[in-house]
Amino acid sequence: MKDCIFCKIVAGDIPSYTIYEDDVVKAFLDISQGTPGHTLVIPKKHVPNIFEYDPELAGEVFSRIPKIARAVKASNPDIQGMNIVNNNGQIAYQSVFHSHFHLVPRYTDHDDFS
Ligand code: DGP
Repeated sequence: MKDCIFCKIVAGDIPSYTIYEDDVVKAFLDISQGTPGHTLVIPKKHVPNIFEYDPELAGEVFSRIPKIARAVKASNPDIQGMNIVNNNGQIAYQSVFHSHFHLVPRYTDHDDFS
């Protein structure tokens, strides 16, 4: 979609640090690292928020998240856990209106995400 930052990342028009990519999703480091390794998982198809998913796309996207979460966790032995967060709507703190899931690694010594 024109003027969508994440569609531009999918198209390669804006650079990103890719963690994982296939035909359905792209995972890349969040520009604002809540904790080291903070990753966003997005559907390549433009979907504004969770309310707009059809069941097939939801299944395709959600089923990939555990594998990506494992890859992020495996990237650093200090990762103790992970928050997975999905904001929907401005009132819920969504700022980019292309659906995305935050994978926020948690560390005993980086417990400063807010
Ligand atoms: P949210 O507030 O849930 O909509 O989160 C949007 C996230 O997107 C926010 O943590 C920062 C991230 N972000 C915004 N623009 C860019 C960008 O151009 N590149 C990357 N990698 N992340 C971005």
